[in-house]
Amino acid sequence: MFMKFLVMVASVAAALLCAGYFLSAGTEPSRRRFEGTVERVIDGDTLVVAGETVRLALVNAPETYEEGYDSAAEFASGICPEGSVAAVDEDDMQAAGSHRRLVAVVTCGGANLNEELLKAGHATIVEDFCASSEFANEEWAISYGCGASWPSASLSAPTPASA
Ligand SMILES: [Ca+2]
Repeated sequence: MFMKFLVMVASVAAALLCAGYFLSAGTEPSRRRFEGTVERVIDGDTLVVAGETVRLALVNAPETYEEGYDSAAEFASGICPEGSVAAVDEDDMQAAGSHRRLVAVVTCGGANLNEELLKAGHATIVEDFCASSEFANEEWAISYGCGASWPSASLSAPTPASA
């Protein structure tokens, strides 16, 4: 539990540093919503859309070295095949990203990839992020573990001031 807390504190610090870096570099900090071509599916919860590495919000699929990686990546490729068009909705409450990846919900052909991964059992919800996600109050997030008790957009998540 304490380790979890430390990790959380470290991530928040990293996120703030990241946000500061982008703001001071004068880079456009927000790409709230865009559509683009799926260039590569890295694993079940990470893909490259229009040159942006996108980490799916609230869900966690097995990493490349973990069991279940193949099937999760394959499943994600089925929903969002390389070359297809994906709609990316950045998580406004995690606009600082995660390890240089944009955190978002990705929709392909009308299917919410985040939700479909959970539904198919290829990913689990990351409850620690329920308190800091724009999507925590969406039905799929609630039904897979975020619960109905999170107040929307009211918590002190580290978002750039320009939001
Ligand atoms: Ca958004």
